Amino acid sequence: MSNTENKLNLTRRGLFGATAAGALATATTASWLASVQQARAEAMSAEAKPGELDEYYGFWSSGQSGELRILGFPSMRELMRVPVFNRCSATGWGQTNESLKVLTDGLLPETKEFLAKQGKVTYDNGDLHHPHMSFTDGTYDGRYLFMNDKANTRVARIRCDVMKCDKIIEIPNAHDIHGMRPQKYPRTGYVFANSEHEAPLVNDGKILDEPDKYVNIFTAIDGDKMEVAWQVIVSGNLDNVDCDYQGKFAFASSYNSEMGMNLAEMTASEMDHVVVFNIAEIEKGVANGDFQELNGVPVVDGRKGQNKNYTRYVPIPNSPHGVNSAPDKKHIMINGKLSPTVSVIDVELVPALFDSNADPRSCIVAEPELGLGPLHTAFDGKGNAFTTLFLDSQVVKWNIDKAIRAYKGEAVDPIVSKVDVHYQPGHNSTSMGETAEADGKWLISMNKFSKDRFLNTGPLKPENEQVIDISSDEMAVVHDGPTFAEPHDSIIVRADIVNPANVWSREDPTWEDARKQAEADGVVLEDGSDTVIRDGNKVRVYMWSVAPAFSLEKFTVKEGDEVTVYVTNLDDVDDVTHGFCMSNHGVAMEIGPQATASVTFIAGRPGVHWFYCQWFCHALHMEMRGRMLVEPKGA
Ligand code: CUK
Ligand code: CUA
Repeated sequence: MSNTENKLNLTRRGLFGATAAGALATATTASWLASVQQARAEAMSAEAKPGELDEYYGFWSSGQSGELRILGFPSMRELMRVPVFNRCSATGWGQTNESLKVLTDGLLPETKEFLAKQGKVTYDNGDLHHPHMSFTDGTYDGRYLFMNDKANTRVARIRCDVMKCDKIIEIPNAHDIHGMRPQKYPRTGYVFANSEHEAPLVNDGKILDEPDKYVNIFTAIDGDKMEVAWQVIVSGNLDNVDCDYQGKFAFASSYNSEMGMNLAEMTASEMDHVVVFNIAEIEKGVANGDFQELNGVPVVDGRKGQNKNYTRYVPIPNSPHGVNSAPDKKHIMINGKLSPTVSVIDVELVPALFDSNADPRSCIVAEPELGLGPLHTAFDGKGNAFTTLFLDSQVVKWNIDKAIRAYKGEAVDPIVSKVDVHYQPGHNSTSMGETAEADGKWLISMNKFSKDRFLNTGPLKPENEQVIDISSDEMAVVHDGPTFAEPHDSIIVRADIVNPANVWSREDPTWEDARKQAEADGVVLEDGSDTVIRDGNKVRVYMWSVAPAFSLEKFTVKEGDEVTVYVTNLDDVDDVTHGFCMSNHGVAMEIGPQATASVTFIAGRPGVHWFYCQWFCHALHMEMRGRMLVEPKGA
């Protein structure tokens, strides 16, 4: 950064404070500042007045917290946390039988065995980076949200009708799923998932410190069935991924084309690459049997030098990170990270890469130099792109067409404006910006550091997510949004697309197992019957709840019994959620209106134990309680 620019940035921050004036050096700076200040004065308000609803849903990842968060946008009011890879005390996620089914069904047999040795049935952490909604015809369709777990190599799905996770699968043969994106056209369809870390293809300990034998894996998941459809072995590692609006190609960045094992090796070459996956060719290869089957999945070989049409490797400078498809349905941005550039791929030039002898860079139509540390790019649907500059702590707005003309040699500057953000931005997202319906109103800059922006919370500080009005050329930061660890990515979805139910349907498959067990026990869950069934040392307790009471005021079991409590919430009123907490047993769960939930525990403590409702539901909520009487062994 030049000295002038540096000074400008410093001045700009100062001027955003109350006492501005006098500091201006040049007329250019003055007029530029005037326009920034004007943009700021005219900026749209992100505030929502009490009782007002937001125009958008924000779906936020939470990184190592392992949950999905739902925000109202642009007000940034946090509306809900949906547990996915984490254990949740409020909802019982990770403890109820219904959630444990989701958390365990999709694990590989070897993982179940490994966890069992540690006395666990599932993982209780996750690293959720990328939440994305399912698409139909290039825009969000409100069916599902998909998300990755980098920590334990999983992909999860949330049903948007109830905003609960219904499927989690572990991806075989892969290591540490990072980049993840749903197919945009014709629909989702596939969910593409990148394995970030290299390892031996069969990772059973026979190959250890021989990195030249490591590979990496690209996975296509069937998003309807939540099953792996096929995988591709690639050269280099994989970071982020996006796909075109034609349903033909996916693009995955690689920061470690070197296959280096340490920092010096990983950053050695000036050029890394983006891998282009030819979906139709891979499907053809699978249909023709050109694969090896590993853990029940067809795996095709798309490594360099295979002379197959499954992949192409497009050289990109230098350790690229984010991959972003523009709403013009034509351009894919590869963000340079260590290179100050974003490489622009024209999808119409991609088929030609699969002709032999094609120059692999012939699909690049622009490579504007934007600033230091470009990580991710978002769009306004009006031909402009917005790229986060991690090192410069800025978002840069640039014009795609001008960047293409400049690449051809025309003397045009693609950069429209820059705005300071606080500090070190990673992802950014624009309203509907990852769809063909990008509306150009808002951008969120998801900054990794907040430093001095908030009251000090000690050594661990919140991140800072800033709302930026992008409706005019000068961007204006209008809101600071502190947040806990550690949202990487978000999507901003028009509210009319998302229509969750207010109460559960009694037909919901979530408690299918509970219903089957009840039928076997002669109990009808929804008719208000309550029963205690003894089955050896297993006891099944069926009860229902209507505010402010559980149907059972008490039940009796024997010390050492394995007790399963099924609660059906017969309230069908909006927002009347009950809870069931068995005190001093580490047991608690949520039961939404018209839902059934169940939890299993050992009655290991003789005596009187109170269960109570843990969601404030009624004026007599405190009275919503009952007793479990545990008879001592041998009594
Ligand atoms: S990654 Cu975190 S800033 Cu996991 Cu999408 Cu780029
Ligand atoms: Cu039911 Cu509180």
